[in-house]
Amino acid sequence: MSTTLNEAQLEHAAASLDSAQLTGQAIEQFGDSLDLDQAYSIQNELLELRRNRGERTTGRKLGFTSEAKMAQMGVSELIVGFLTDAMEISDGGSLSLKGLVHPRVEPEIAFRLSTSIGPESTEEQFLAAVEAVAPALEVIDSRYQNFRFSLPDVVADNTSACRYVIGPWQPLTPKLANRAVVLNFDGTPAAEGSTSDILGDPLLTLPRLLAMSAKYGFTIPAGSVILAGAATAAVALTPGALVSADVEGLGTVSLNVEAENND
Ligand code: OOG
Ligand code: MG
Repeated sequence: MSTTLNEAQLEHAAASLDSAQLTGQAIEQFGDSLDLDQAYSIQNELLELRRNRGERTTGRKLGFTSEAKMAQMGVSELIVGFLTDAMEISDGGSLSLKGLVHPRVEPEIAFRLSTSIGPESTEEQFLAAVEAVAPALEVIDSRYQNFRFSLPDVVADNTSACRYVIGPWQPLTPKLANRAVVLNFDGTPAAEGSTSDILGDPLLTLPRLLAMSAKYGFTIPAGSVILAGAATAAVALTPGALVSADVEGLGTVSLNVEAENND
């Protein structure tokens, strides 16, 4: 059983994760001292710290919605984190590796909401609120040493959220399953999967997110982006790489990793 952390300890945990995120200095895992509810409280506290610095919430992200990801990280429960405007990179934009710990990239599907969704919404309302879909890239960067964590650890660390890139938005097509997903580094496939690897169909992530919103009491405002989780395992970023993800029928999204310089 975990020992319960008091309010001051939860705030201290959030402050260490926040500073690890700002400095790129990894911290030690919390391990058994955290339970899942406390981990989500720490995540909320992290969001507060970022809001106090002027960041704006732009959406939510799901994690561990594919076997490939669960197997890679040894974690098997769906998790949710937040996205802010400071994490967003425009399609074809560039990413500096400075200040990051050990970033990896993964190919995802993004949804955009036309109306607000919350604990009292129905699944039908949620589906009807999805106005657009896009291929996406997520850059994850665990603030823990060696990119290792327990389920509460990774939840507290805002599910390793670091940056995200959204490709061309298009109206939601009813058939999103069974589309090939390829993650390329300099035009060469580095990971391959299918949209069906995301819970069988990326749209099936929505009822799961709705359940999380009810459990943890958050709403997802109109205009929000939702990342449905990676279709493949994540791949370590390398300086100078041109990274892209192709999703069959949805198009391509890309990101330029800046070359290292010594200044
Ligand atoms: C946690 C984040 C998982 C996904 O798409 O499954 C995630 C991690 O792997 O560090 O974002
Ligand atoms: Mg992800």
